[in-house]
Amino acid sequence: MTIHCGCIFFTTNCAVMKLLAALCVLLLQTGAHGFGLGNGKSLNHQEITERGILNTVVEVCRAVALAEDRYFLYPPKPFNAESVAAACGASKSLKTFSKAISYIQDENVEVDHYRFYSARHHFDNELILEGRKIVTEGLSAVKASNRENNFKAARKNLGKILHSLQDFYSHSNWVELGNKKPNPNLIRSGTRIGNLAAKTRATCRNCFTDICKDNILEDVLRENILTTGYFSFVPFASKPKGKCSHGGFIDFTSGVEPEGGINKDELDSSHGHLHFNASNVAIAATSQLLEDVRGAAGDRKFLQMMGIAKGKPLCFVVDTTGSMGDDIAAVKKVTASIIDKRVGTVDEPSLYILVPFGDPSFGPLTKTTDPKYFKRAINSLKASGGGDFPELSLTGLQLALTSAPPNSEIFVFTDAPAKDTHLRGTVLALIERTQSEVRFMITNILSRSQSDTDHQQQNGRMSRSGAQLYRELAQASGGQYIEVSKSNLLEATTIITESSTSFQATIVQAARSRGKAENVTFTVDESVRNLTIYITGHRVDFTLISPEGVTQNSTDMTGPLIISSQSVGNLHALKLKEEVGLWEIRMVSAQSYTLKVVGETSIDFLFDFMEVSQGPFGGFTVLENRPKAGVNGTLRVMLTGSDSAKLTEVSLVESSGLGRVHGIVTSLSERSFLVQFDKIPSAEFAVLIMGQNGTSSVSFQRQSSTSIRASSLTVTADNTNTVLAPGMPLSIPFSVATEGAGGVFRMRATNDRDFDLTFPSSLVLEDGGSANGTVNITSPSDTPSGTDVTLTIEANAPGGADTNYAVLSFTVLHEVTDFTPPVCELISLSNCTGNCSLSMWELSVQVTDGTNGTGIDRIELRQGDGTMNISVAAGNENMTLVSYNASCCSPAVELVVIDHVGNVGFCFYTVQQMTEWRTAPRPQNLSSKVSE
Ligand SMILES: *[C@@H]1O[C@H](CO)[C@@H](O)[C@H](O)[C@H]1NC(C)=O
Ligand SMILES: *[C@@H]1O[C@H](CO)[C@@H](O)[C@H](O)[C@H]1NC(C)=O
Ligand SMILES: *[C@@H]1O[C@H](CO)[C@@H](O)[C@H](O)[C@H]1NC(C)=O
Ligand SMILES: *[C@@H]1O[C@H](CO)[C@@H](O)[C@H](O)[C@H]1NC(C)=O
Ligand SMILES: *[C@@H]1O[C@H](CO)[C@@H](O)[C@H](O)[C@H]1NC(C)=O
Ligand SMILES: *[C@@H]1O[C@H](CO)[C@@H](O)[C@H](O)[C@H]1NC(C)=O
Ligand SMILES: [Ca+2]
Ligand SMILES: [Ca+2]
Repeated sequence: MTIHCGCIFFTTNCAVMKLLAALCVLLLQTGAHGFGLGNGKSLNHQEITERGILNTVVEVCRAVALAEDRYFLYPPKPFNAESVAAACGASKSLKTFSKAISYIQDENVEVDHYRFYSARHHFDNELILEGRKIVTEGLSAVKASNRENNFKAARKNLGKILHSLQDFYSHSNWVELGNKKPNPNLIRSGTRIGNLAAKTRATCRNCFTDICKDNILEDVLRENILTTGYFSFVPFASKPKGKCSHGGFIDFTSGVEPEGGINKDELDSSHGHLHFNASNVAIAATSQLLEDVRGAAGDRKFLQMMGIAKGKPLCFVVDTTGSMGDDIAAVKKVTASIIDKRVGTVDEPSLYILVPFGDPSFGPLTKTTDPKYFKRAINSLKASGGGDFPELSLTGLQLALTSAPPNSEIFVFTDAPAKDTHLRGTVLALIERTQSEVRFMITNILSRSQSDTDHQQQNGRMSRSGAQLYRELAQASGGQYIEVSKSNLLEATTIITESSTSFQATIVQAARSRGKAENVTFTVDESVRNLTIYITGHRVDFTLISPEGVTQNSTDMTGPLIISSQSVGNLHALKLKEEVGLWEIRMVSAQSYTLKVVGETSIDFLFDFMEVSQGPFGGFTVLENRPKAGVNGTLRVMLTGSDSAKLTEVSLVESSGLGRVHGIVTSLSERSFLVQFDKIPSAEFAVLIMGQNGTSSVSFQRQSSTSIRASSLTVTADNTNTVLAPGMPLSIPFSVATEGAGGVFRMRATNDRDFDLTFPSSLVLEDGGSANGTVNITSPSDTPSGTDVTLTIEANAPGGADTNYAVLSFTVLHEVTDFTPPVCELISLSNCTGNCSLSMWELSVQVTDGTNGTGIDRIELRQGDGTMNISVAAGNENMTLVSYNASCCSPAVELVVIDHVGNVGFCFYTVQQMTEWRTAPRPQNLSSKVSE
């Protein structure tokens, strides 16, 4: 159905409706149907999700600390992302943790925007089994994604299913039935959820007040019958006879007898008196589902999915064509050196990704958390082939950008220009989406080997346009284009990786394609450590002026302001004195250069452009592609790393340095702010924020390292279906609209897995018009479950100057038929007698996954510090034998048994303590002690 003006109510209600819509806009993401749209006190989906996540993460970190015999502060106070990250010993991953939480929250809230009318997504209309199907299918997808280290896909599905799960507790009568705990069978297929009300069973009586206390029929409560409200946004909607409604004036069924409702979305909902009961159970249910995901993934992977890890992921994209022989040797050295330096430290990479590329081949991708395995993968790279001079570097980079978590650091090692330049737009789109930083390490500058077959390249050097493309991509990502000789590769990479930690924030950056004189100022606040300036370019001169007015210029690198400096190739790194206040750097260069000032600090920010929601209530949702150029726009900014930080100023700074637009900041919550701009620049820009931490005398300044482009095109694609069945085509409808001139728009769809795609090569649009198309994607039928694929649909305006895109990701999922966890059967259990520290106990258990099960994948120890041995039963490979022995002082053990699709079972055993005959302690007698 379509809604024209919002005035679908009787005229008297229209004002209320408008008021509500305005309120929704103010409150950003409405959650109008389901927990949300609070009056400031009710809990909404975001808060429920965050609390559930924090609870579970704390439990996991505590277990990890316990296992490693580390002290753990419990519970962390105040209970928020900062304190939890700190308690987990992962303060450095605060930004990725915050980002993971916010992404899961956004995906959760999206369900209200895109699935507003789908009753089963909200456990309405007694679609309890259908609702559960959404939860359990999504849960299987989450587990499959984690298994393949595809954490972003896991988060996406997690957000979606948490919405439905949480809605159950608001929209059903679970709480009214007196339940204080979540229903564990909502996350388990094939189990009994409860006594579901028959379609003909009446469940409610009339209630004519805003808050309904006793409208659920007594016999329903007495017989423990489970029901939910009916909901419809369509005027004159009906519902089956005698059934409860959702309630509230947005629900048209609540005016149908029996009138009233039972939802607990907010404090002033029909059953608002039970709002906190419902939201507390919803928090517990969120944790319960996360516990299940944790069991399937294992603690380390679970924390990684939540963005809690040690250092940043390390991602290498390596050219393996013939000419790269020596370079690959250097890359091997670089990798080994970085890994050896970081393993065991707080900066140990959380994930290693390797993408080799050649021509015409590329891949396979290696993604692992095991440094030894990664080293082996790198060491097995061999340089060969490649044919002509250019290679498939963008194909390799595309795969890296889609496989690496957002905000990763990616290094591209090559000595040749890109052959696949048609991927330029796609790669730019992915850089903007992932905000990953790409550094090009280009090694052909001095000489090229004899294997080149292409002699058109002048002196075997990369042509100007080849270098220009890499430079453009590096700059868009906030990374660098670095030219070095093979012998300096290690040194250059080390300079960058040494000073780059996940705690690093960008204070200011600039890139100038033509040399000119320019003065750049930036503010350094008290929280910044290891202040560093990176400059790339040849023959760049500058003068630095410190807040105290001390000057130093580049002819003398040993002056008062520069603690140390390193130069290799076109890269210069300067470590500055940590002086708080306004700095200035006066740049003088005859050629292009980039400037980037970074520091280690916890205070940083996340941002997203927002668009007006397509849901019935307006409000905003996160924009997944380029914002509209030249018109007003909205940005959401979230501050991380300090409770007392406030955002004071936000501007969009054109990358050319020529223009700047200031926004109007309004506060949404303590940490998050909405910024309105009159006009989004048409040229590439970055986001620059200023803020104030506590009572500090200086402001803090941060700049986005990624550059953003706006567009007069919009590309929207249906992203409701995120699961791809192997071998089955999936159709994705999309539409392209333009604010500008019409014509023939070139279309391109690409994916990072080489899956089959069909799509229209062009669409014809009128001036200011729109057109629709469909992309079909098919994965090979042998694609492993959990594989993710990223699809980019790109539209180019006539002339090629303006481009926009939609980026969609899918998880390949085989149909899951095994819903039961493995089971344990006790074979033997010994006793404990006597002094516990002198005796041991033993346990022997057999574990099976049933005849139709997928089999045992892992068995882990959750409690108990004894020794576990696992073996396959002789003559029966479907049976696993576990033997466990421990000191009698550690009398309990919990085994976690996981099958191949992530069903998790727990087996708990305690040893029997026979009566204990301890030697009585000797009486402490002062005189006897003295006499001794
Ligand atoms: C960063 O600064 C700290 C002291 O604040 C120092 O210990 C550390 O070595 C520095 N890191 C680097 C990479 O220089
Ligand atoms: C930079 O500042 C100096 C000193 O104020 C001034 O002389 C110079 O013209 C400025 N340069 C630019 C490009 O604005
Ligand atoms: C740098 O300092 C030297 C010596 O003080 C001076 O001769 C030179 O002009 C300065 N250069 C710039 C660009 O300020
Ligand atoms: C943005 O512009 C549109 C069209 O001019 C207008 O309807 C809308 O209210 C504006 N939004 C804001 C937040 O100013
Ligand atoms: C921010 O300010 C608060 C209060 O003044 C202070 O306790 C905190 O250390 C500051 N944070 C940082 C990262 O400097
Ligand atoms: C594109 O599809 C949408 C929804 O399916 C429809 O409303 C719209 O009219 C279509 N637009 C064109 C230009 O066909
Ligand atoms: Ca080639
Ligand atoms: Ca099973």
